[in-house]
Amino acid sequence: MAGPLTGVAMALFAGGVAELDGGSSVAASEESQNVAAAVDELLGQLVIAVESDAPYDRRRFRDWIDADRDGCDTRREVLIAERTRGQIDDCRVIGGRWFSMYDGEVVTDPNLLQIDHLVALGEAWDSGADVWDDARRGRYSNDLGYRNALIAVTVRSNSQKSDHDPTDWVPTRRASWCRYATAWTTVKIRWQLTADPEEVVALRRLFATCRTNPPTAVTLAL
Ligand SMILES: [Ca+2]
Ligand SMILES: [Ca+2]
Repeated sequence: MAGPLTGVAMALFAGGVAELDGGSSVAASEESQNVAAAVDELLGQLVIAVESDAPYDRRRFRDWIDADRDGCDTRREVLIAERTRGQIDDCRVIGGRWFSMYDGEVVTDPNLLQIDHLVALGEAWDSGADVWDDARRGRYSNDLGYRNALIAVTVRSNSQKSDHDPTDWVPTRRASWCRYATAWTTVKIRWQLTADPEEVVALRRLFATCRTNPPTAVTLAL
């Protein structure tokens, strides 16, 4: 996947600048340098390390909890927060609509949505969570402190993604690549998880599609 992905990402990036001419191409070039600097700043906060080979145990992460005890568990909190339409009734969204960023599907039946750990639990495990205590793993699997840590996506796209990192899987919707890379990197920094060298190469390909600066300030999780 590495080869074709590079080609597409570079073509997209180059195409955006090549369409412009004269002064606007200079401005576009300056803007792309700004984006590149922001990407470097964000990626520079990652700790690079090979993945752990400790056997992954899903049971060491908690299922959905109701951390703030308002009656809505984490799944429902995410569905409520991400709805683009709909009223809330007792933690349920009535007449809701959601946008699944991985495949671009618009969904009105929440049963067709799963709440995805953007950095999957298995990937987190391989990146440092294997040595956490269970309390921290529980906070990770229910992280509502960063809006892209948990996202509502179609069951199908979530199954395709599975526990993969960007080396092995990227969203089919290319317009989501910049957001995906930004969210992925932010979650890793936020939780002080490592990234393996191939993963960073894959992230750079996704970041190459960014048209605006990714936010570089990351709030660490407790
Ligand atoms: Ca709650
Ligand atoms: Ca990885």
